[in-house]
Amino acid sequence: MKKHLFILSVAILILLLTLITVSCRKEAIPPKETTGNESQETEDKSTIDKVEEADIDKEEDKNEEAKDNIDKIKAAIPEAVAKSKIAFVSASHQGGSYDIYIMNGDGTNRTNITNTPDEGEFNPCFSPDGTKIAFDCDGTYQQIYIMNTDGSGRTRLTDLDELNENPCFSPDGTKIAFTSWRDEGPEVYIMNIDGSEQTRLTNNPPEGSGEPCFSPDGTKIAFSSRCSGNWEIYIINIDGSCQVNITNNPAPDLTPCFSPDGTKIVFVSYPEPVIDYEVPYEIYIINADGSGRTRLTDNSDDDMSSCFSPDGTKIAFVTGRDKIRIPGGYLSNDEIYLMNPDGSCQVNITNNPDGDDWRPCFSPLSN
Ligand SMILES: [Ca+2]
Ligand SMILES: [Ca+2]
Ligand SMILES: [Ca+2]
Ligand SMILES: [Ca+2]
Repeated sequence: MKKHLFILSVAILILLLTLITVSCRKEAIPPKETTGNESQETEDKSTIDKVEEADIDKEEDKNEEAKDNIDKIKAAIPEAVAKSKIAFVSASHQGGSYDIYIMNGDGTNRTNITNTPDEGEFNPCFSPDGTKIAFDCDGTYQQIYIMNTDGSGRTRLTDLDELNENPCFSPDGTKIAFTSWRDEGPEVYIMNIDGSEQTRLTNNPPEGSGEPCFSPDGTKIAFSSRCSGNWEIYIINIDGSCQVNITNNPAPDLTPCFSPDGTKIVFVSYPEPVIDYEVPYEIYIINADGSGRTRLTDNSDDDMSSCFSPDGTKIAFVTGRDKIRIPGGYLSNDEIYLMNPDGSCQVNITNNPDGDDWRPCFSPLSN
């Protein structure tokens, strides 16, 4: 009997030990692992979901940004300016040539009016009645042309084996001032709008003069020259008398443009002190008598090519601030902006990341 009890106890003990071992082993088994493929598939799906979500987010951000920008433009631009016309130059990053475009003052209705893949058109300038555009176009040498605002009637006005560029209509529409390289250096010339009577206005050898802009009353021309050893803005009477340096600054002062009331000039310069010429260009404004030099832009990219709207409430200019980050650097993306004459309220009106947009010029008429 004792022997049976002993055997029974041993059996129970073995049974208990077996149960405890199985239980411990069960706890020790790690959670079931998924196969490599299953894990990858889950990860892939999650990545695709994330990318799709990011794409949707990006698209939504882009749409939001575009809508914000349209709202910003609407809020920033008075109706008279929004309805006016701006001629400008644009070139695609995909190649092709420079062409002249016209858009409304708020950036809408962008239209290519030259469409010449084999020639590059630059520096458009509206006639005072808004029906014609003078411009320069490359070839063996840059020459000056005139055309209707729909691109028809294209006529060449200069025909020399020297460069002629930067046309600017007189306010009465009878003359065009321009830069010509037919002398020792570039100088400002004036001609009739049919190209006749080409007459030299400035005489500043050897560095010369260029970038002419008529005063609104037609009695004066502002231009840039390095005749004093440094680029300055000068004003001269249209008979060639009384040349006055209005900038007198060690920085290069370039591309003058009068305000519609003739009291101010907007131009391009560098911030002081001028340590080197690697710092970015900024837009400045100055009284026509040379007083009150004021900086309007302040950022680490170039700001250039400024001009007033016909009602004087806005300044259009070109900026490089919207350059596009690409692997190893940046892709240039110059855009045309509008700002108030005190530098406030700067808005992008071209919003064209596919190419560079330059040289805005308002039609003198608000349509
Ligand atoms: Ca072209
Ligand atoms: Ca200067
Ligand atoms: Ca700048
Ligand atoms: Ca652009």
